[in-house]
Amino acid sequence: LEMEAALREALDRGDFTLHYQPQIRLETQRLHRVEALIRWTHARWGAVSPMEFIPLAEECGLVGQIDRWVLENAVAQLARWRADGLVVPGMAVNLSPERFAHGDLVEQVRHVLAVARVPPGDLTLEITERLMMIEEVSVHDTLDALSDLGVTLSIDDFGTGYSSLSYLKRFPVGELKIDRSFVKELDIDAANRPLVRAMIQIGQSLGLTVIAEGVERETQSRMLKADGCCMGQGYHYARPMPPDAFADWLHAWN
Ligand code: G
Ligand code: G
Ligand code: NA
Ligand code: MN
Repeated sequence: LEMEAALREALDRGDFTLHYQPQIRLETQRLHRVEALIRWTHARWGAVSPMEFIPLAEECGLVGQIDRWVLENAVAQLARWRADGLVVPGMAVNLSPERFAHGDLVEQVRHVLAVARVPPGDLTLEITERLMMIEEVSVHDTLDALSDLGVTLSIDDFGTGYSSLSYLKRFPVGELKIDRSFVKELDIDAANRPLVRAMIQIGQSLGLTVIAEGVERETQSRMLKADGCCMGQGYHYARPMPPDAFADWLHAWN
């Protein structure tokens, strides 16, 4: 309850910040896009992890406002970097399933992109398998409308959710993000590799982009590349960074 009040206050006061983590093309080692990740530092509690406060925000109905703030700020940041001459090909933003209960999501995405003059093709929305299991017409219609708008839909934490894969043929998904639990011990525990390979093949055969998250070592990135995975994200390339640090990182990376 105390944290709920603190979340409301943080929204009012603008206490959230965004960090940005690069997603890298394994073939060329070039930047593909960046993922925006929310950060919150509370005056007394210090840094509070989104793994703690996002579920709470979902429960108390605040996640819609938070995700809206993230979308606006991440897209504005992309436009600002570009105005500064940085080549940042795209931005990925996480959307909570609860966000889809609001009918205005599509209009909001369209509006935010138009205001910042960012093409829809440069925005990726990361959604979870949990959302795909909601059998509601409004959710299906929203996913279709977002896809029609031209944004890419990415399945975050792929492989950890529900076992049904049928949503992959029903929904306009463009990307699969292999969950980091599979990548974590890819080069340590041999049982992981067949699973990762199978996920890459599912993506490839459906014409989807496949990205592996949680890449921490060169050996993992080599295995992923050898198995046909086209993109990676993780501490091996860079940690999530504030905007200025990201700009410095990009200058050094290129
Ligand atoms: O970056 P980090 O490990 O702290 O993120 C923890 C979790 O919080 C991840 O599952 C991530 O998807 C989620 N998360 C981070 N930023 C956002 C956000 O802006 N909106 C939502 N809904 N989830 C986020
Ligand atoms: O659920 P989602 O995929 O959005 O979670 C992203 C989270 O993973 C973020 O909290 C981010 O800080 C974290 N993360 C990013 N790269 C790595 C990594 O290489 N190793 C670990 N352990 N966590 C990572
Ligand atoms: Na994500
Ligand atoms: Mn993930």
